[in-house]
Amino acid sequence: MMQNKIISLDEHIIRSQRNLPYASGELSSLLRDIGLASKIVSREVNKAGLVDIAGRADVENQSGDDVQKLDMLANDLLISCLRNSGECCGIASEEEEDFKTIDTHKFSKYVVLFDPLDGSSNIDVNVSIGTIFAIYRRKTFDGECTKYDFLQKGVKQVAAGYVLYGSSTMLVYTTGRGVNGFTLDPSIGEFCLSHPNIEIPKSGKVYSVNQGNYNKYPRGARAYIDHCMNSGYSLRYIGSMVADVHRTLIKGGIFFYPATKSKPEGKLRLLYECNPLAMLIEGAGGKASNGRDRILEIEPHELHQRTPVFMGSPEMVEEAETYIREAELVAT
Ligand code: AHM
Ligand code: MG
Repeated sequence: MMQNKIISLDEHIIRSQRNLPYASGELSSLLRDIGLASKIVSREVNKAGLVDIAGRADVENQSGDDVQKLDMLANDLLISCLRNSGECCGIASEEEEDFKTIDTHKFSKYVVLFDPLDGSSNIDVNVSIGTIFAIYRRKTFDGECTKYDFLQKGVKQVAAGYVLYGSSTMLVYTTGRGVNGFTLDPSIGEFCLSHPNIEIPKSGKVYSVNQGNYNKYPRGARAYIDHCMNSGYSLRYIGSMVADVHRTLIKGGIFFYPATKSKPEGKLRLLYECNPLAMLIEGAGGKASNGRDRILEIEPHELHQRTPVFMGSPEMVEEAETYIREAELVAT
Protein backbone atom coordinates (compact mmCIF):
# COMPACT_ATOMS: atom_id res chain seq x y z
CA MET A 1 0.00 0.00 0.00
CA MET A 2 1.31 3.46 -0.90
CA GLN A 3 1.87 5.61 2.17
CA ASN A 4 0.79 9.24 2.10
CA LYS A 5 3.81 11.48 1.69
CA ILE A 6 4.65 13.50 4.78
CA ILE A 7 5.09 17.20 4.06
CA SER A 8 7.26 18.98 6.59
CA LEU A 9 6.90 22.65 7.46
CA ASP A 10 10.22 23.48 5.80
CA GLU A 11 9.20 21.71 2.60
CA HIS A 12 5.82 23.45 2.60
CA ILE A 13 7.43 26.86 3.05
CA ILE A 14 9.89 26.22 0.20
CA ARG A 15 7.12 24.93 -2.09
CA SER A 16 4.93 27.96 -1.34
CA GLN A 17 7.84 30.29 -2.02
CA ARG A 18 8.24 28.78 -5.49
CA ASN A 19 4.73 30.04 -6.29
CA LEU A 20 5.70 33.63 -5.50
CA PRO A 21 7.53 35.02 -8.53
CA TYR A 22 9.69 37.64 -6.78
CA ALA A 23 10.31 35.87 -3.47
CA SER A 24 13.91 36.24 -2.33
CA GLY A 25 13.77 33.51 0.28
CA GLU A 26 14.07 35.87 3.25
CA LEU A 27 10.48 35.39 4.35
CA SER A 28 10.83 31.63 4.04
CA SER A 29 13.96 31.65 6.21
CA LEU A 30 12.21 33.82 8.75
CA LEU A 31 9.27 31.41 8.99
CA ARG A 32 11.63 28.48 9.34
CA ASP A 33 13.52 30.26 12.12
CA ILE A 34 10.26 30.89 13.99
CA GLY A 35 9.43 27.20 13.52
CA LEU A 36 12.80 26.26 14.99
CA ALA A 37 12.46 28.62 17.97
CA SER A 38 8.99 27.24 18.68
CA LYS A 39 10.34 23.67 18.77
CA ILE A 40 12.71 24.71 21.54
CA VAL A 41 9.89 26.52 23.38
CA SER A 42 7.74 23.40 22.96
CA ARG A 43 10.46 21.27 24.54
CA GLU A 44 10.72 23.66 27.48
CA VAL A 45 6.94 23.85 27.92
CA ASN A 46 6.69 20.06 27.92
CA LYS A 47 9.27 19.62 30.62
CA ALA A 48 8.14 22.59 32.70
CA GLY A 49 6.52 20.44 35.36
CA LEU A 50 9.56 18.17 35.56
CA VAL A 51 12.18 20.79 36.11
CA ASP A 52 9.92 23.05 38.10
CA ILE A 53 10.65 26.17 36.12
CA ALA A 54 7.10 27.23 35.37
CA GLY A 55 6.06 30.45 36.97
CA ARG A 56 9.14 30.87 39.15
CA ALA A 57 11.17 33.93 38.37
CA ASP A 58 13.29 34.43 41.43
CA VAL A 59 14.62 31.00 42.26
CA GLU A 60 17.93 29.38 41.46
CA ASN A 61 18.32 26.00 39.80
CA GLN A 62 20.62 23.27 41.10
CA SER A 63 23.69 24.65 39.43
CA GLY A 64 23.07 28.01 41.03
CA ASP A 65 21.94 29.77 37.82
CA ASP A 66 18.93 32.01 37.88
CA VAL A 67 15.86 30.11 36.71
CA GLN A 68 13.75 32.00 34.23
CA LYS A 69 10.01 32.21 34.11
CA LEU A 70 8.72 30.26 31.13
CA ASP A 71 7.28 33.28 29.35
CA MET A 72 10.57 35.18 29.65
CA LEU A 73 12.45 32.10 28.49
CA ALA A 74 10.23 31.89 25.39
CA ASN A 75 10.77 35.60 24.80
CA ASP A 76 14.56 35.31 24.97
CA LEU A 77 14.60 32.19 22.78
CA LEU A 78 12.59 33.88 20.05
CA ILE A 79 14.69 37.02 20.19
CA SER A 80 17.95 35.11 19.96
CA CYS A 81 16.72 32.89 17.08
CA LEU A 82 15.57 35.95 15.16
CA ARG A 83 18.77 37.86 15.93
CA ASN A 84 20.85 34.98 14.60
CA SER A 85 18.71 34.43 11.53
CA GLY A 86 19.66 37.67 9.85
CA GLU A 87 16.32 37.93 8.08
CA CYS A 88 14.70 40.68 10.15
CA CYS A 89 15.88 44.13 11.18
CA GLY A 90 13.80 44.45 14.32
CA ILE A 91 11.45 42.72 16.72
CA ALA A 92 8.72 43.81 19.11
CA SER A 93 7.42 41.54 21.84
CA GLU A 94 4.46 41.69 24.17
CA GLU A 95 6.96 41.04 26.96
CA GLU A 96 9.13 44.05 26.08
CA GLU A 97 8.20 47.66 26.65
CA ASP A 98 9.84 48.85 23.43
CA PHE A 99 10.91 47.36 20.11
CA LYS A 100 14.49 46.17 19.57
CA THR A 101 16.56 46.85 16.48
CA ILE A 102 18.85 44.15 15.16
CA ASP A 103 21.83 46.30 14.21
CA THR A 104 23.75 43.53 12.50
CA HIS A 105 20.91 43.07 10.02
CA LYS A 106 19.64 46.59 9.60
CA PHE A 107 19.23 46.15 5.85
CA SER A 108 16.76 43.28 6.18
CA LYS A 109 13.27 43.91 4.82
CA TYR A 110 11.16 42.50 7.65
CA VAL A 111 10.13 43.18 11.23
CA VAL A 112 8.59 40.54 13.49
CA LEU A 113 6.10 41.08 16.33
CA PHE A 114 5.16 38.34 18.76
CA ASP A 115 3.52 37.30 21.98
CA PRO A 116 6.05 34.70 23.12
CA LEU A 117 3.75 32.77 25.46
CA ASP A 118 0.11 33.74 25.34
CA GLY A 119 -2.19 32.52 28.10
CA SER A 120 0.13 33.30 30.99
CA SER A 121 -2.46 32.45 33.64
CA ASN A 122 -2.46 28.86 32.30
CA ILE A 123 1.31 28.29 32.37
CA ASP A 124 1.44 26.87 35.89
CA VAL A 125 -1.54 24.56 35.52
CA ASN A 126 -0.64 22.53 32.43
CA VAL A 127 -3.30 24.08 30.21
CA SER A 128 -2.69 24.98 26.54
CA ILE A 129 -0.64 28.10 25.85
CA GLY A 130 0.92 29.40 22.65
CA THR A 131 3.22 31.69 20.71
CA ILE A 132 1.64 34.20 18.31
CA PHE A 133 3.64 35.99 15.58
CA ALA A 134 3.19 38.58 12.84
CA ILE A 135 5.62 39.57 10.07
CA TYR A 136 5.54 42.92 8.28
CA ARG A 137 7.68 44.41 5.54
CA ARG A 138 9.41 47.49 7.00
CA LYS A 139 8.17 50.91 5.85
CA THR A 140 11.49 52.76 6.09
CA PHE A 141 14.04 51.94 3.41
CA ASP A 142 17.38 51.74 5.15
CA GLY A 143 19.25 52.24 8.38
CA GLU A 144 17.90 51.05 11.69
CA CYS A 145 14.20 50.30 11.78
CA THR A 146 11.94 52.73 13.61
CA LYS A 147 8.72 52.50 15.58
CA TYR A 148 6.76 53.27 12.39
CA ASP A 149 7.93 50.01 10.86
CA PHE A 150 5.99 48.26 13.61
CA LEU A 151 2.95 50.55 13.73
CA GLN A 152 1.25 49.21 10.62
CA LYS A 153 -2.33 48.10 10.05
CA GLY A 154 -2.95 44.35 10.18
CA VAL A 155 -3.78 44.29 6.45
CA LYS A 156 -0.09 44.94 5.85
CA GLN A 157 1.00 41.67 7.48
CA VAL A 158 2.89 39.48 5.02
CA ALA A 159 2.61 36.42 7.25
CA ALA A 160 1.13 35.49 10.58
CA GLY A 161 0.72 32.41 12.67
CA TYR A 162 0.75 30.74 16.04
CA VAL A 163 2.19 27.72 17.74
CA LEU A 164 -0.12 25.98 20.19
CA TYR A 165 1.47 23.93 22.96
CA GLY A 166 -1.49 21.65 23.65
CA SER A 167 -2.11 17.92 23.73
CA SER A 168 0.22 18.05 20.75
CA THR A 169 2.21 21.03 19.47
CA MET A 170 0.77 22.63 16.36
CA LEU A 171 1.97 25.44 14.12
CA VAL A 172 -0.62 27.23 12.00
CA TYR A 173 0.47 29.92 9.55
CA THR A 174 -0.57 31.91 6.52
CA THR A 175 1.18 34.12 4.01
CA GLY A 176 -2.18 35.28 2.68
CA ARG A 177 -2.72 32.26 0.42
CA GLY A 178 -4.54 29.74 2.56
CA VAL A 179 -4.11 28.71 6.17
CA ASN A 180 -2.20 25.52 6.91
CA GLY A 181 -1.66 23.62 10.15
CA PHE A 182 1.29 21.38 11.08
CA THR A 183 1.58 18.99 14.00
CA LEU A 184 4.94 18.42 15.64
CA ASP A 185 6.00 14.78 15.47
CA PRO A 186 8.32 14.64 18.50
CA SER A 187 9.93 11.40 17.32
CA ILE A 188 11.44 13.10 14.26
CA GLY A 189 11.37 16.70 15.53
CA GLU A 190 9.45 17.95 12.49
CA PHE A 191 6.24 19.88 12.02
CA CYS A 192 4.22 17.75 9.56
CA LEU A 193 1.32 19.07 7.49
CA SER A 194 -1.80 17.77 9.25
CA HIS A 195 -4.44 20.42 8.50
CA PRO A 196 -4.08 21.61 4.87
CA ASN A 197 -6.16 24.59 3.70
CA ILE A 198 -8.13 25.18 6.88
CA GLU A 199 -11.60 26.63 6.34
CA ILE A 200 -13.61 27.88 9.29
CA PRO A 201 -17.27 26.75 9.37
CA LYS A 202 -19.64 29.56 8.32
CA SER A 203 -21.50 29.29 11.61
CA GLY A 204 -21.26 27.41 14.88
CA LYS A 205 -22.83 26.78 18.25
CA VAL A 206 -19.97 27.58 20.59
CA TYR A 207 -19.26 30.98 22.10
CA SER A 208 -16.08 31.78 23.99
CA VAL A 209 -15.93 34.71 26.38
CA ASN A 210 -15.05 35.38 30.01
CA GLN A 211 -18.68 35.37 31.13
CA GLY A 212 -17.61 36.19 34.68
CA ASN A 213 -17.19 39.76 33.42
CA TYR A 214 -20.79 39.87 32.13
CA ASN A 215 -21.84 42.81 34.31
CA LYS A 216 -18.82 44.84 33.23
CA TYR A 217 -19.46 44.48 29.49
CA PRO A 218 -21.26 47.12 27.40
CA ARG A 219 -24.95 46.61 26.69
CA GLY A 220 -24.42 45.21 23.14
CA ALA A 221 -21.99 42.50 24.28
CA ARG A 222 -24.36 41.56 27.12
CA ALA A 223 -27.28 41.32 24.68
CA TYR A 224 -25.23 39.05 22.41
CA ILE A 225 -24.28 36.80 25.34
CA ASP A 226 -28.00 36.61 26.28
CA HIS A 227 -28.72 35.62 22.68
CA CYS A 228 -26.06 32.85 22.81
CA MET A 229 -27.53 31.50 26.05
CA ASN A 230 -31.10 31.68 24.77
CA SER A 231 -30.08 29.89 21.57
CA GLY A 232 -28.68 26.94 23.51
CA TYR A 233 -25.08 27.53 22.40
CA SER A 234 -22.27 25.95 24.44
CA LEU A 235 -19.80 28.13 26.31
CA ARG A 236 -16.13 27.10 26.05
CA TYR A 237 -13.45 29.33 27.54
CA ILE A 238 -9.88 28.19 28.09
CA GLY A 239 -8.50 31.64 28.93
CA SER A 240 -5.62 31.35 26.42
CA MET A 241 -6.66 33.35 23.37
CA VAL A 242 -4.48 31.26 21.09
CA ALA A 243 -6.15 28.02 22.25
CA ASP A 244 -9.68 29.46 22.18
CA VAL A 245 -9.09 30.85 18.68
CA HIS A 246 -7.58 27.55 17.50
CA ARG A 247 -10.72 25.67 18.55
CA THR A 248 -12.84 28.35 16.90
CA LEU A 249 -10.84 28.08 13.65
CA ILE A 250 -11.18 24.31 13.45
CA LYS A 251 -14.70 23.77 14.81
CA GLY A 252 -16.41 27.11 14.19
CA GLY A 253 -17.90 29.43 16.77
CA ILE A 254 -16.99 32.87 18.09
CA PHE A 255 -14.30 34.12 20.46
CA PHE A 256 -14.70 37.58 21.94
CA TYR A 257 -13.16 39.85 24.53
CA PRO A 258 -15.24 43.05 24.72
CA ALA A 259 -14.37 46.31 26.46
CA THR A 260 -15.03 46.31 30.19
CA LYS A 261 -15.67 49.17 32.60
CA SER A 262 -12.12 48.93 33.96
CA LYS A 263 -10.59 48.30 30.50
CA PRO A 264 -12.55 50.46 28.03
CA GLU A 265 -10.00 49.61 25.30
CA GLY A 266 -10.45 45.87 25.91
CA LYS A 267 -7.70 43.61 27.21
CA LEU A 268 -6.09 42.01 24.18
CA ARG A 269 -3.24 43.59 22.24
CA LEU A 270 -3.86 44.68 18.67
CA LEU A 271 -0.36 44.10 17.32
CA TYR A 272 0.72 40.99 19.19
CA GLU A 273 -2.52 39.03 19.48
CA CYS A 274 -5.49 40.36 17.52
CA ASN A 275 -3.90 41.22 14.14
CA PRO A 276 -2.08 37.93 13.55
CA LEU A 277 -5.05 35.85 14.69
CA ALA A 278 -7.40 38.04 12.61
CA MET A 279 -5.28 37.41 9.49
CA LEU A 280 -5.54 33.65 10.08
CA ILE A 281 -9.28 33.74 10.80
CA GLU A 282 -9.97 35.87 7.71
CA GLY A 283 -7.63 33.71 5.62
CA ALA A 284 -9.77 30.72 6.57
CA GLY A 285 -12.99 32.53 5.61
CA GLY A 286 -13.92 33.96 9.00
CA LYS A 287 -14.38 37.52 10.30
CA ALA A 288 -12.58 39.55 12.94
CA SER A 289 -13.87 42.88 14.20
CA ASN A 290 -13.80 45.19 17.19
CA GLY A 291 -17.60 45.01 17.23
CA ARG A 292 -17.89 47.65 14.51
CA ASP A 293 -14.81 47.76 12.29
CA ARG A 294 -12.48 45.19 10.82
CA ILE A 295 -9.55 44.48 13.18
CA LEU A 296 -7.07 44.45 10.28
CA GLU A 297 -8.03 48.05 9.34
CA ILE A 298 -7.40 49.58 12.77
CA GLU A 299 -4.63 52.19 12.67
CA PRO A 300 -2.16 51.46 15.48
CA HIS A 301 -0.75 54.36 17.48
CA GLU A 302 1.28 52.51 20.05
CA LEU A 303 2.98 49.15 20.31
CA HIS A 304 0.89 47.89 23.22
CA GLN A 305 -2.44 49.21 21.97
CA ARG A 306 -5.44 47.13 23.01
CA THR A 307 -8.75 46.54 21.29
CA PRO A 308 -12.06 44.81 21.93
CA VAL A 309 -12.24 41.79 19.63
CA PHE A 310 -14.88 39.47 18.13
CA MET A 311 -13.58 36.78 15.79
CA GLY A 312 -14.66 33.48 14.33
CA SER A 313 -17.36 32.06 12.05
CA PRO A 314 -18.54 34.89 9.77
CA GLU A 315 -22.24 34.54 10.49
CA MET A 316 -21.70 34.62 14.26
CA VAL A 317 -19.42 37.67 14.14
CA GLU A 318 -21.97 39.49 11.94
CA GLU A 319 -24.69 38.59 14.42
CA ALA A 320 -22.62 39.94 17.33
CA GLU A 321 -22.03 43.16 15.38
CA THR A 322 -25.78 43.51 14.85
CA TYR A 323 -26.44 43.28 18.61
CA ILE A 324 -23.72 45.87 19.28
CA ARG A 325 -25.04 48.25 16.60
CA GLU A 326 -28.60 47.97 17.89
CA ALA A 327 -27.49 48.66 21.47
CA GLU A 328 -25.62 51.76 20.28
CA LEU A 329 -28.71 52.99 18.41
CA VAL A 330 -30.83 52.61 21.57
CA ALA A 331 -28.21 54.51 23.59
CA THR A 332 -28.19 57.51 21.23
P1 AHM B 1 -1.48 37.26 28.43
O1 AHM B 1 -0.87 37.70 27.12
O2 AHM B 1 -0.91 37.95 29.62
O3 AHM B 1 -1.46 35.77 28.57
O4 AHM B 1 -3.03 37.75 28.43
C1 AHM B 1 -3.82 37.46 27.35
C2 AHM B 1 -4.81 36.38 27.74
C3 AHM B 1 -5.44 35.75 26.53
O5 AHM B 1 -4.71 34.65 26.11
C4 AHM B 1 -6.80 35.36 27.03
O6 AHM B 1 -7.77 35.34 26.02
C5 AHM B 1 -7.11 36.43 28.04
O7 AHM B 1 -5.86 36.96 28.47
C6 AHM B 1 -7.83 35.90 29.24
O8 AHM B 1 -8.15 36.97 30.08
P2 AHM B 1 -9.18 36.80 31.29
O9 AHM B 1 -8.46 36.00 32.33
O10 AHM B 1 -9.44 38.22 31.73
O11 AHM B 1 -10.40 36.13 30.78
MG1 MG C 1 -1.04 37.25 25.28
